[in-house]
Amino acid sequence: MNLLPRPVSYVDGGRTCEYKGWETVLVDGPAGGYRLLSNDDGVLIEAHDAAGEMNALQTLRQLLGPQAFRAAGEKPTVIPACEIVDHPRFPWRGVMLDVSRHFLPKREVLRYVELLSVHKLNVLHLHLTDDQGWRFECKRYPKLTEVGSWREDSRFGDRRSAGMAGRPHGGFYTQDDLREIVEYARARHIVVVPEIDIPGHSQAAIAAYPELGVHGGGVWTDWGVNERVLNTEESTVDFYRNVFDELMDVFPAEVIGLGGDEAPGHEGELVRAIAEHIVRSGRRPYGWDEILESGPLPPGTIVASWRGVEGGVAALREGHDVVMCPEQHVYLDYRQSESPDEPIPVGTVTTLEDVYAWDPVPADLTGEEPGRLLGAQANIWTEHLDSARRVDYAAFPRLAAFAEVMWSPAEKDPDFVHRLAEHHLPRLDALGVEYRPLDGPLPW
Ligand code: TNX
Repeated sequence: MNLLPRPVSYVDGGRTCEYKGWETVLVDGPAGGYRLLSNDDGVLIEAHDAAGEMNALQTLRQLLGPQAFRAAGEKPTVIPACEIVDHPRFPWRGVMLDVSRHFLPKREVLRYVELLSVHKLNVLHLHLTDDQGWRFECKRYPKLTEVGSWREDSRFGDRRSAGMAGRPHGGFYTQDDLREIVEYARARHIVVVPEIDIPGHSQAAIAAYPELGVHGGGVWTDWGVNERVLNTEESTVDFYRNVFDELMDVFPAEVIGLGGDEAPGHEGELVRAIAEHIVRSGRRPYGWDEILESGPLPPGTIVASWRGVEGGVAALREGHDVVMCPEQHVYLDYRQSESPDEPIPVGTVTTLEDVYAWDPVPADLTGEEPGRLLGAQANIWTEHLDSARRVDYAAFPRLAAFAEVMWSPAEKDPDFVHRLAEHHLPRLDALGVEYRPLDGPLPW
């Protein structure tokens, strides 16, 4: 069987048919699911909803073979006779892209949207601001991008690119760019969840508007936890209400990220005030697990559990919905082996097998808690990934393993790596993804 993510059931007809196109009908069933029947009459997709049809079409591409993933060239002419019954295990199958530490041009973000779709992932969390760069065009406060989107590039964890430090680095997305990304994703049933990080990781905003900060300073050129956080003046709260209003105008997502991570000594008022503002606007605030320490959060707040799963379990106990993204398992910026040749040797070793072995549901959940666990997301932080090539290298093939964990039943497939090598890597080759080879690092 050559599918990835693995379906609920696959019945191999043991022969191939001529490929003559497909038709879709809607039938009831679990959200995002479908049944695909391929025989001499053609391909019939029974989709449970529009997202289910999209998922079925991605499976159809897989059945047609790697050639179906090329932008042009001969069209596949045969398809296996089979019956597939399929639906996702989790509703939130996400990837966070940090486009702040290193800016990713719009065309690359669009390419990632397509890659998410290929892997049946359905949430793109865009980390739009941080200490090192502000990437969201804000019409009311133009200095956020005029000043906050440029810096001298920072030191890398990668010894081979150490000499690149000091060059100018920057960029931002216009609101039109972001609307285009949202629409491109929507057409693939992918939700773009934007994040503006407060009250820490805000040095780029403070560089543009020093009155926002506890201290001044320029766009940061180092990495890590920055103690120069936002102040809690009423004028700062007003400023961010206005920024989030523009953000919510551009992004129709129900869920709006406000960050909340790594803000030493911060009292939590700003997080609560903005969370309440997001709720008053009819949306749901989404923050990293430190927001649990910000005092009572409005109902509907969603917590991203990154410092392990404990924060997520605590949030579930408090009645919040949770997305798991523990750094020990799904930080795709972390290095992929112990090899001294690994080009991006940061974090703790997180192999392809480690990602695949992870189960997002902690064993000790009770009552309604499992139902509030929306799913998980893999986080791609880009301090040390300064180009799309490097993002590809860090993301793949681990993101394929993550996609399988998000979609398929909890039981692990002992044949996973072999199946990936034989059937999935040729698709990534056809798509031009510069993944890390299974047998070791590229000689970068
Ligand atoms: C922690 S995870 C951070 C990020 C860094 C990342 C590096 C989180 C919410 N905060 O600011 O980029 O570690 O892996």
